[in-house]
Amino acid sequence: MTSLDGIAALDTRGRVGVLTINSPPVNALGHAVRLAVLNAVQAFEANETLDALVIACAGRTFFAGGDIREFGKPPLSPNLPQVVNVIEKSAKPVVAAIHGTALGGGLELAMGCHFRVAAQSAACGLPEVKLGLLPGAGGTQRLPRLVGVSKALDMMTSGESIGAAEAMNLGLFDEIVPDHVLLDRAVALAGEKAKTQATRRTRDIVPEIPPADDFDRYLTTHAKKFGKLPAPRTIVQAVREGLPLAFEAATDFERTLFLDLMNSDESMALRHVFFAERDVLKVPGIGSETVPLPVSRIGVIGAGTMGAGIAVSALQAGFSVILVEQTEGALEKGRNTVAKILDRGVSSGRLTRSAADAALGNLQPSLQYHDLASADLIIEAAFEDPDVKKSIFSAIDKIAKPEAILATNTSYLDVDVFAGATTRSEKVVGLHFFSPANIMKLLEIVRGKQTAPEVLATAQILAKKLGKIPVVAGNAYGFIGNRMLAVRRREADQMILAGADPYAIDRIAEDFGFPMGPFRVSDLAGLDLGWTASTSKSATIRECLCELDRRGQKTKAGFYDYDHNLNPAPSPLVRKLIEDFSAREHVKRRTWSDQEILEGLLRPMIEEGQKILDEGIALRASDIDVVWIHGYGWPRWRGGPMYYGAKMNWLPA
Ligand code: T1G
Repeated sequence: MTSLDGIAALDTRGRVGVLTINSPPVNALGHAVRLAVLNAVQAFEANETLDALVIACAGRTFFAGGDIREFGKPPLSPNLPQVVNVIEKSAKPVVAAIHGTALGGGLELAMGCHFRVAAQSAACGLPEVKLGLLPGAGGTQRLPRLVGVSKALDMMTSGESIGAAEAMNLGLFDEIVPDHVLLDRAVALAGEKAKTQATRRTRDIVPEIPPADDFDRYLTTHAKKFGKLPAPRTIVQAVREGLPLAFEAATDFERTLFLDLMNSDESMALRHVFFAERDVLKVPGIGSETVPLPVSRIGVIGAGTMGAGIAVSALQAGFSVILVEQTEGALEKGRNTVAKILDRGVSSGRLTRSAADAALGNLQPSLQYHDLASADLIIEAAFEDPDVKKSIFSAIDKIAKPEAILATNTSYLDVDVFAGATTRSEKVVGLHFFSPANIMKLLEIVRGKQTAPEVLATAQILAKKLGKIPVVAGNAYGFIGNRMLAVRRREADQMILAGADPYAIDRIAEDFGFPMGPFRVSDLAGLDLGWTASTSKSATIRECLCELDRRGQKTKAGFYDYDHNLNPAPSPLVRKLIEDFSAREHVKRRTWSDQEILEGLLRPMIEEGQKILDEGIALRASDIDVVWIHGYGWPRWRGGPMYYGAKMNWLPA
């Protein structure tokens, strides 16, 4: 094995060269890797003892794309298109040996090779669109040549990966083999091709170009899905306008579009989020030396909406779940909720019937805390009442095995109070799930004063197994997300008293990119959370609405009127109620511009985020971004509240 530069090693098997790139963690095609590949390929070209080349990667995966950390910085030569073109123009056959995930520039490099052999477990895709980009190393011109325009457009505008078998059926891969024989087979194929000096340049394939109105139809059909993001439409443009051109002109055109997108606000924000979602796992005091605790049996106390959702999330991830309720009726209702959610998964195609049945088979309904004695982790998901929760912790502390972790699913409450009710404070942690718990990806892990590092590490691993994104939060009221949500709601309520129209506020929030504005969210959640008729005194707009039995979607009336399909409509009665309330409270009303409303909605919550950061409740600003993107629908392509606040100069420098 001849190591060329610590990254590339060029081995020979007979008259076949084997280039192995080793650049952990994912062989990203940063400058050093691109240079190493180029030098090695040029060395292969000049080596008359070699008739063919295999390009492979060491470690967990074939090239996983360009190095996202380099984006936006001054480009360093050679760029990736140049490297791919040198490979493709080789006079001798070049075979890609693909394992792991050949993504983005990695797949583009593979498409510049003449043949592609993949491990059966491999996957591939062009996820650039998820970064607000397009495949900028020939992908928009080579993929349509290999798999056809329609499939290529779907792959590039969705950014979704496909498995090796599908790639094989599409003609993207030439062979798929058992993982352990990948290199051998790639070398053998290279040797076979060398005999006939067969190179097969993707660029030479004459693409089938659909009629113009097919592209128009594609854009119309996908308009909603593409939303406001420029990248998907630019991908369609690259294919539509590039394919008829000579290949070099087409890839030059592609590069221009790629660089434009690279400098777009959307892409810069999406690249920020990419790393933010990975940085959340970096928690001081938790390192490779922290040994997480084993979890296979999970107890869930409370089979209401949250408890059932948590149970489904755990069951779908393969855990066995003991679901405990106080009464037979509540338990049966909770079990039925679990079964219904799993059935919905099957009917939506997200779950197979057998997987749903297996999950349900791992559910053990119970009326006895004693059944929790075997649980490795017990999640209390009872009513949001501190006394109720405290008594549960005191009771289960006596039953749970010594090493069991006790977690509370609370939205706001003090985790240390519950820890204090046990003899194991170091094993008590908050696990704040977001409803619906089996769908929402965010999990706030609330660190109590005594919570041990291995408990936090266990919670992080649990989150990943549940397919969630864990963000560690300090133990303060509302933790990270809900504390900021309370501020946004307070501001929205004040704005409507001061003359802003609630329906305009929602429109502006939804135009910004939120799936729902604050008043539609309130109607969905229910205006009567924490409200009781006996104590209600018309002290707030919300109390007035509840007193009129306008408690939100559930009563087909809240801030909005709802038809039988729950379509919302502004309510003249609500507008009048707000005006009368303002008059009663002597609040001066005025007109509000859209910009004033947007700033009024976002700036106070972002300033609250800064306080959360200053108080150490959040470890980093980007953690707050992740919380709001995955817990509250902040549009990814705007980077998150703290990213946005920094861009708007609303935060201290
Ligand atoms: N660039 C830089 N760093 C990357 C990276 C990349 N492309 N991919 C991963 N990392 C880092 C990541 O930040 C983390 O670092 C570590 O690797 C492990 O990642 C012209 C230019 C490959 C499926 O979009 O989808 O090609 O936190 O935790 O869960 O068209 O990483 O440890 O310090 O995600 O096993 C296109 C992005 C780029 C693929 C592995 N490629 N990566 O998942 O590990 S644009 C992508 C992934 C492009 C060309 C353009 C995943 C993964 P740290 P991880 P994982």
